[in-house]
Amino acid sequence: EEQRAILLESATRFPTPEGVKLSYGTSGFRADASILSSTVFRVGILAALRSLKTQSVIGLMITASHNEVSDNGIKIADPSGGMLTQEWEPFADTLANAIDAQDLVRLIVEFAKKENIPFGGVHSAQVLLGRDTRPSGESLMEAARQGINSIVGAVAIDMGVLTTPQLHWMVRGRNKGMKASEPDYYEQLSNSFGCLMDLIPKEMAALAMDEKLTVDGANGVGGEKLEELKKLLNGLVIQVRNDGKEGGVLNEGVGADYVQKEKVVPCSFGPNDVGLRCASLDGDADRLVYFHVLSKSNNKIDLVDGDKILSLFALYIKEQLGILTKKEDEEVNNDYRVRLGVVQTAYANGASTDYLKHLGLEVIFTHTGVKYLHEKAAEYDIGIYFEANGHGTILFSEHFVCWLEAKKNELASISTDLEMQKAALRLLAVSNLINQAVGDALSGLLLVEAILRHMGWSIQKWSELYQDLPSRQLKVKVADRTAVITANAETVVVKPPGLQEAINAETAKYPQGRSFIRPSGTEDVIRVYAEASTQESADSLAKSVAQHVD
Ligand code: 16G
Ligand code: ZN
Repeated sequence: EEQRAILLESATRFPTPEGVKLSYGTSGFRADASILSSTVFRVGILAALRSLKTQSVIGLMITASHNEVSDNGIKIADPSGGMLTQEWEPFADTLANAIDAQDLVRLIVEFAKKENIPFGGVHSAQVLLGRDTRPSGESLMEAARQGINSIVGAVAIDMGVLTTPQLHWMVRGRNKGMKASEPDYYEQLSNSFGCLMDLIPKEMAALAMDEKLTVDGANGVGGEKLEELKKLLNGLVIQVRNDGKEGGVLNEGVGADYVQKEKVVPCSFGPNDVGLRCASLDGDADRLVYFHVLSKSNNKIDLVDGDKILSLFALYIKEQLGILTKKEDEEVNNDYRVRLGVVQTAYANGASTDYLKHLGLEVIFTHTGVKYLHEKAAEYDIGIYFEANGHGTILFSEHFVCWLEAKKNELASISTDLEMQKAALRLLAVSNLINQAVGDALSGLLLVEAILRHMGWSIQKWSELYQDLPSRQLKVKVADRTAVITANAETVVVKPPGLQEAINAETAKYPQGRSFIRPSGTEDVIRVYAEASTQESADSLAKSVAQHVD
């Protein structure tokens, strides 16, 4: 009863704006920041309930990633550090759209009963809060805090401005009983990066490599955090541009989303940067792409996207696994077959998929959206996933990490094979470096840098791993995007009838043609993707497929 009264009192302070209907999409709730406080307040309540239910630390991140600065959003990190369980998403929708305070309280009580959530302060709940650099973040943080505090026994812990992956990392770490403060994050990343650098083969270490990396911080949180991190790094010189301190606007003409979609240089990069190795982060630093400027005469770039980062990682991991599990070493027991899986979406460039399959890797496709890729990758000993847009990571199963530890010790005591020992140490260092909770531009960047050094490669050389097939993306506004239903990881349309046949007929006209359509998870549109041997064909294929959608 006391709980009910507190909820009712605080909920009346956060009325919902008229005529707004929000849904917890692939990346939580997102909208213009001015209409979000009631939603954020309610998600605060939900996070506290989630913490009570799981008896674990839960995370709340206030960000709208690569969206414009006037937008904001909120998403929940589950105890594992991953996304909120899909089972709770419908309830998030229900809560966000409750019409008034009474309705809200009724729904909460109902849900708590159904989910057996222990109310009444017997148990405690903990919610970690983080936000990106958006100006609206501070007041939304307060709304979230009030939501959390309206659940008896729940505590909000404000971690301030963070990247999305830092917050997820902290939630995962705390629930594992590890040290998981922001300094701990920098320490773990820089230490494991240092390990990888120390393990670089002598002949490569001797090569004169360009130590300098120039990073576009999207005028967001990533730039300032990278400034912190770089103080702890040896052997890598990082220059951050678009750090948000020189008056640039978040995500405006800058950032990974812009660079990947427009394939041009971001602001404050230009003709003088020809040949530099450059990277771009998105607004909350969970996406990473690389690029280099092609010529002094225009602003075109050679984009090294998520698919190529994935390919670089896959190549390196496969190489290290190969060394570690080679058959000749009789003394070492190799009874364990390591399962390595690579996860992509339909947006992955066809050339990357060919390349990965050519390496002999198992490539799996899932729906677009991090939670789907992550879930799939977690089925492997080592699961590498990336979206073409630059979001991805490498997951190591707990079982495999234990095996690696044991292997390392076994090798140190009996084997004279130094190479095998090094391979084990490298894989362990990668598992510590790369964020196990969610895709993380900062940890991804350090791994890319270490691998390039290991291979002795320039960004040009890396980019030449394979040649991207020309592609085109279009979107078609439709009355009802739910009318399109797809199957096979969004590669085949099953509804409306006849549409897939029409797409097949168009695609067949082009050499190396491939095309698919899918309803967007974040906008009211149908997205069209086409790929073919020339840019003209890709454009024309996308256009004719789009006409069938209309
Ligand atoms: C969200 C997803 C991203 C996906 C994109 C597709 C997360 C954290 N983010 O931003 O992975 O690529 O949606 O958008 O899951 P779309 O459905 O509008 O094409
Ligand atoms: Zn993002």
